[in-house]
Amino acid sequence: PHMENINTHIVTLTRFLTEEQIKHKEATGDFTLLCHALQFSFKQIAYYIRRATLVNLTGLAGSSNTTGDEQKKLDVISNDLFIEAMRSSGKCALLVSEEEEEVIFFNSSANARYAVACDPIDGSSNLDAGVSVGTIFAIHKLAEGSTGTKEDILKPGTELVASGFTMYGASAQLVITMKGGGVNGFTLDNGLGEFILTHPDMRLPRKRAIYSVNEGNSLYWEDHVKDYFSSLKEAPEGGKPYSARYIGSMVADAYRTLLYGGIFAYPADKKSPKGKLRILYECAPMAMVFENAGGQAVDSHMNRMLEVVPEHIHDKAGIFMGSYDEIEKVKSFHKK
Ligand code: AHM
Ligand code: MG
Repeated sequence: PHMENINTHIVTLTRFLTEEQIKHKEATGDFTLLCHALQFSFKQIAYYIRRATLVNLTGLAGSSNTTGDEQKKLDVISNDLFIEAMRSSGKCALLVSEEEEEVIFFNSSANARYAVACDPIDGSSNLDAGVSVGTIFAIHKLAEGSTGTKEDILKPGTELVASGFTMYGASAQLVITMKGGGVNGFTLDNGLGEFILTHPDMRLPRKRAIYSVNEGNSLYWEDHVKDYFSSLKEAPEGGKPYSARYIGSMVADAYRTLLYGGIFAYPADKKSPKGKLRILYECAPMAMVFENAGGQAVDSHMNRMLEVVPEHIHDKAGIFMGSYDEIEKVKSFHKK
């Protein structure tokens, strides 16, 4: 490129976090340091996913996680990388991971004031096919005076201080939102090794005729869920039915929905009355991102997803999230 066309006003994630910190006069810098540790784990995971086939990391690791799913080698590696990043940050008191049955307490971090929940690799059934997967994270602050207990993480999404995800696709995309703030998207520049602000203040379109759901489960759906999705396949006067898009990696389906609008759902059904996706590290952080981008997220009872309080760390919920108007439509079918 011509030298005069090179952008010299790049906003890196580092710069963005520093500027955010300055805006909050009471900030100690701990949150910023925690985010630096997070982004480093995303860079590492992105790096290993990209090299997976070359260095023989695809396939099963020969162990299974809490729910008996077979774990992939990359699931195990990413989990280890994430845990190590949180431990070494010194700012994380406890961690809940999809791959760990129990809460991990980092006792060595005396000044740690945060509790983190994560799904190190979401959508891992897609890994070996080279389809996009992602890491989801949710950050809570410890209660005043607490040195870190399970109660510090068993909180509704309304209490989250920040959440987001990184999608490992054609490039790694990091989306982050903070309490009371907007949603910002960063793209990893592999040459610079930095996340660059490429999608400032992301806003979900009010509506878009795209739906994303595993329709193979429709046999088990409640009638109002069936009726809602059937209605999308009818052509309105002079219009077209909705398009179906389902990747099977929530992070990738959610990222597309965030950009284009529409709906992503994983409803509770007669076979899985509590749904499939986990509240702490799948539903709540995504719901925060969607709400802060102008969309909505509800559970299968049409309760605001962010107000759902988990009893156990791996509790699940049905979820419908997407464009504001589309979720209103889902609610209207529930009432019928
Ligand atoms: P995982 O965390 O074990 O990868 O499972 C979560 C994934 C989501 O990314 C995705 O939305 C869903 O499971 C797909 O499930 P299904 O194959 O039942 O459609
Ligand atoms: Mg998952």
